[in-house]
Amino acid sequence: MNLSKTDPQIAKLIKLEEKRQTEVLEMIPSENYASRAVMEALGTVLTNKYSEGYPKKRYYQGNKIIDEVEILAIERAKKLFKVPHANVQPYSGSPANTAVYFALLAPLKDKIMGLSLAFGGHLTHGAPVSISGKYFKTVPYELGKDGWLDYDAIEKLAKSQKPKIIVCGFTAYPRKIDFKRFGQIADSVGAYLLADISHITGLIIAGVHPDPVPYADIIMTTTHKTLRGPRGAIIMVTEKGLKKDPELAEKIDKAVFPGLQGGPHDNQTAAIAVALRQAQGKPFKRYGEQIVKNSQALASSLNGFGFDLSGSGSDNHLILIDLRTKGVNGSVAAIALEVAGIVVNKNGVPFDTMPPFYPSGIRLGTPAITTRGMKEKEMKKIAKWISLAIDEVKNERFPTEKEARIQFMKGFRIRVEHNKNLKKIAQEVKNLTNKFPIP
Ligand code: DSN
Repeated sequence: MNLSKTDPQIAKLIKLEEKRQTEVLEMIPSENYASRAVMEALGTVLTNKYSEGYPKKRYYQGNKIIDEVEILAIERAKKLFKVPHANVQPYSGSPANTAVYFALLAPLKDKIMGLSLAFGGHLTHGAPVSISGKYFKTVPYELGKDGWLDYDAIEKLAKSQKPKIIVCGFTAYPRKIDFKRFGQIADSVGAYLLADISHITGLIIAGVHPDPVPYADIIMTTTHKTLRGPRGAIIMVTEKGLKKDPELAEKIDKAVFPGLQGGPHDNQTAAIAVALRQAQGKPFKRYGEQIVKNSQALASSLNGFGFDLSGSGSDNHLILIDLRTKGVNGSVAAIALEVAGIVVNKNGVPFDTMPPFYPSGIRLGTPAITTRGMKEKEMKKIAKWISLAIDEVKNERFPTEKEARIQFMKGFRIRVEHNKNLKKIAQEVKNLTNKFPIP
């Protein structure tokens, strides 16, 4: 029986979410629209199978076909990224990074050096609240005053702290990463370099962002961001990594299974294989190029409206707006924009003095709207709407006390949902998104 008959409540919610995704501008930089082919592979009988182990070395029978699926995914990843080893089983990015640490670090002894969460690193790059920060020693680095990576400071810190893993690759950094310099720093202190390219993987494949493969030892990417696949992740080992540690691939595989996970999600593996195939060739290259063009066009228009952009702009898929100069809190702005049909996320900015739940900025990006075919012309319109929407809430006085903030946000949400000007923008957004159907 189909879903709408078996479970009308869930079926209805899915339909509503589909409508929401269609009508708004999805501008959270880690989000995208997976293709129909990817979703088709996800919703198949492959979800029924258990296949602990790796191709041709399984603990369960009946895996001949699953082996072929996983081998295809592995081979496509190796070919696309030009690496000698790929593990396609991690359930998502956080388990994948955790598996790398589990493979290589002694708990409570060895150090992970990653960009601080407050400066655009990920939770799993050593944040104290995450398993990466609780089970391992951590050495956080920060950005320079200009919002850019400060390689001299990173080198100095690495030399004094001697981490075993250095992580580069970020969730809220709008500029290119000098993987070569990171590789030199890691080599100089005998550390592994883990490049977490989750956000920018599509840009690397498209050739519009530097390639970490010659410089990193291990590369981790999620598969659902600029790669446009299903939720999931891939851990790759480079030639360089194998030279540094000939057992690196084996250690990573063992850490994923049986170290951290049980059976891989075979439907997810098949969908990853589909996404990797779709990322080969010219159309995907053009997609990556357009993401960056859109991001830069948007950044330049936002600059024109007086927004203060962290790192002074963007050369990837994302923009981090520091709203302190506008006197608007990030959580307030994010809600106002949502009412206006523009979906972004509140985000800390470098040297933020506000807590993560009420940060001073918003993060937005172009991967999903570029998938819909929008170009520079549309970015100008979007920048204008963002500016108008934030102007609507610029006189909201944000309380300093925690309790008062909770109360304020409740009232604010109700007020803002009735704001006529925001609703007018949402209608204009709907008119625009109508012209750019989700492929
Ligand atoms: N949650 C992702 C992001 O939004 O950047 C990272 O895992």
